[in-house]
Amino acid sequence: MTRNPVEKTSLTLLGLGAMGAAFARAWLAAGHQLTVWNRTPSRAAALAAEGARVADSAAEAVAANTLVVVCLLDDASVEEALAGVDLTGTDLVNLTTSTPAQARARAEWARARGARCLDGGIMAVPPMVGVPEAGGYVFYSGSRELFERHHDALRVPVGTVYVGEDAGFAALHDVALLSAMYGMFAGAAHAFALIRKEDIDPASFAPLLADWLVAMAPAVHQTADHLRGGDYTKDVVSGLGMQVAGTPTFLSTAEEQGVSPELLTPYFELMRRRLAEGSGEEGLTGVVDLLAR
Ligand code: FVH
Repeated sequence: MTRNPVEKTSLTLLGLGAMGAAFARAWLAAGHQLTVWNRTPSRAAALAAEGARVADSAAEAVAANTLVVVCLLDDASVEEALAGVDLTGTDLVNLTTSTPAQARARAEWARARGARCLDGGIMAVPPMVGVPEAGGYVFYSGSRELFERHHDALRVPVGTVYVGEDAGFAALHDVALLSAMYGMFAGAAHAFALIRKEDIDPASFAPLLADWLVAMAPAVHQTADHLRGGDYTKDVVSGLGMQVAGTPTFLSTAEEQGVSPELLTPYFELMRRRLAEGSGEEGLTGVVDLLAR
């Protein structure tokens, strides 16, 4: 018995930086016919050897396929690369990191040029691409119909998470998660600075730090529960009053260790302000409202 092989979508990729090249390799490895373009042509040479078709211009690359994925540096580079290119009938998937407003405007811009548009926010670094067990994925938002139509191709490099019809939502989820990541990195930098001048091996300290951060991470579920229900005292075990009372210990320790408190003090100030509003029985959820005012 013979089987008909499932036909793989043929697609175009604009941008062969670290991330674009990783995506390109994943599609080629999965048997997709891929046309690529990069502003600096030399970056396409290795991919040509791996089976990619190399277009001489962005316009030629866009004309080659209905599905066009864009993975460039920033929104301005998308504007520049696609200036004057005919997008009529194109299914444009923009994986370039943008702000939510830029993503919405870019989707409108594409629609005005006769294209359908899906925005993506990449939650992976290049070594995670093509490695399903690494857990990388892309947030997608915009046309659900477009997302579903091209899902078989889009899910090849990394996983996919669709977050809504609003074209700005992928960028918003992307930046929200990355912002939390930078907060975590800031805390880790402060912790390493505290032990820096002591006879403590950073390599022994690192697993303690990582395990503690992992143990504390589920606290975000309580924050979400508070924000949904409105009762910021529900199931709180470490009240704000107790936590604010402890902040001088953190600041004094920083001083003793010769470490600048500049990463901690803005957060402590928000905790103090919330407490001053009479919220000593709450946990830390009230800080969200102070920020979002
Ligand atoms: N790499 C990462 O770890 C992160 C992970 C999370 C998502 N980001 C975003 O992905 C977009 C692409 O990132 P990248 O890693 O591929 O970035 P680069 O290696 O710097 O390559 C940039 C490509 O953009 C091209 N480019 C820049 N300016 C222009 C322009 N004005 N016109 C046309 N193309 C332009 C550049 O071309 P060239 O310099 O080789 O000629 C590269 O192809 C990005 O949004 C990250 O935030 C990656």
